[in-house]
Amino acid sequence: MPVKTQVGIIGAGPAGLMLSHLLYLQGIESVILESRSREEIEGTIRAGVLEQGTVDLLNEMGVGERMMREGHFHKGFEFRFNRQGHRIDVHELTGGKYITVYAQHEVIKDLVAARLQAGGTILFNVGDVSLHDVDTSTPKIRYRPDKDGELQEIVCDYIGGCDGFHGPSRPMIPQANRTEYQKVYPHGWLGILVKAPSSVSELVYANHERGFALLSTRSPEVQRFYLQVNPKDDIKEWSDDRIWSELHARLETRDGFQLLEGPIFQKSIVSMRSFVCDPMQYGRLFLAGDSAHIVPPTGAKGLNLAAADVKVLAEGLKSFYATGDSEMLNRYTEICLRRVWLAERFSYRMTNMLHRNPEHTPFEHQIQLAELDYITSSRAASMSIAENYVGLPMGFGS
Ligand code: RFL
Ligand code: PHB
Repeated sequence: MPVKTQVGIIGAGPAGLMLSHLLYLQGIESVILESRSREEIEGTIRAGVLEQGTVDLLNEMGVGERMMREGHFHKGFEFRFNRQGHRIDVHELTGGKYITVYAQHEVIKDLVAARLQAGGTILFNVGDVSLHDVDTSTPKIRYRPDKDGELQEIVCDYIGGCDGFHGPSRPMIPQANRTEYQKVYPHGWLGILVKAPSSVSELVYANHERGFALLSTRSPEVQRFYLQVNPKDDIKEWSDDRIWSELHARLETRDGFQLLEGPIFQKSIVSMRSFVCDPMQYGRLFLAGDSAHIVPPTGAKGLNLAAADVKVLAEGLKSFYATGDSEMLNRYTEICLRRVWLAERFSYRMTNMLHRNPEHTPFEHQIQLAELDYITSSRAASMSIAENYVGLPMGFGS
């Protein structure tokens, strides 16, 4: 007998877990299929910054208790260029909003615990996940439990494709029915975790002629730093000494900024791209999060966009199950993509403003600095940066 559920969800990232829990709170049943183990998803180091709307949503869902206790709530951040810091007072400029620094894998741990405590089903370590009949009223997901077991089938009313950029969901939208927009940047980010006290009280985004650098945090004892590198670099080319010397050079200020060092216990390089798939829906398959769109991490928007997508999707499904009305589900792409494009614009702008572009002429470099000068000295321009950084309202575009 095939198993049945209302919503089959592929992927236990922030999008899949949040969708499943939002549906549960509305009395809608779901099953999550995840190809990795619980330990792996709870140990993957990724995002750090949550928008006010994401924090509010996690609290409304009842999974924000540890985040409110252990997260860091910043009122501003700094742009550093020409060896000087310029603070953006986000709290004042947005009428009292905060930037929350709380690691993605901690959000994942909180969501997994909440799903399991509520009796939810998350099938970890599944293999060969495939989607079938997505353009009918009974879409199906096939998979192998524990990677190599017998093929199983789940019959669903709807499928949430929350399986990230490389997952099997997006290719189910026939090529003729989708347009993909993409930009690949000539930049990579080398991210490190360091056991050291914080050198700053807020995030620092630095534009330097040697390349971009970012100071973020994880806890009073652990810091998260990033350096712009060539995306093709091998991590072995980046010794700890080389990393420290670049960080010191790129973050130096005229008034003698001191960067506190400590043991580096994790390092990796990621490449950067912008990507949008239009539409985000085909038949009864709905893409959410990175499966539908990617932003470069400079704007700190990826996880936040995933949260905004699943909020719209859960509301659409709620209204469908309550009244049979699929009007909101039919508008899913239109509602989500407006917000997605605004976040794409912001992330693209932040990326271009802060990174050293090997293709830039000296003229373009001066324009970059003028842009930074403008956004840190004009109140109107600072307000626009602050509004976007802290996140446009969740309902924006609906
Ligand atoms: P995820 O997190 O990639 O989760 C997808 C899940 O699907 C599973 N999967 C499959 N499961 C079953 N069968 C298959 N065939 C499957 N294929 C894949 C995967 O194992 C995985 O568990 O996507 P989701 O849920 O859409 O979440 C998106 C976010 O993870 C991502 O946008 C953010 O990490 C981006 N990001 C940031 N976002 C922010 O909002 N704020 C930040 O400060 C921020 N910083 C960052 C970031 C991403 C970074 N990297 C590493 C790209 C900083 C960095 C360095
Ligand atoms: C992080 O803390 O990982 C982080 C912070 C700001 C970003 C991206 C990532 O823009």
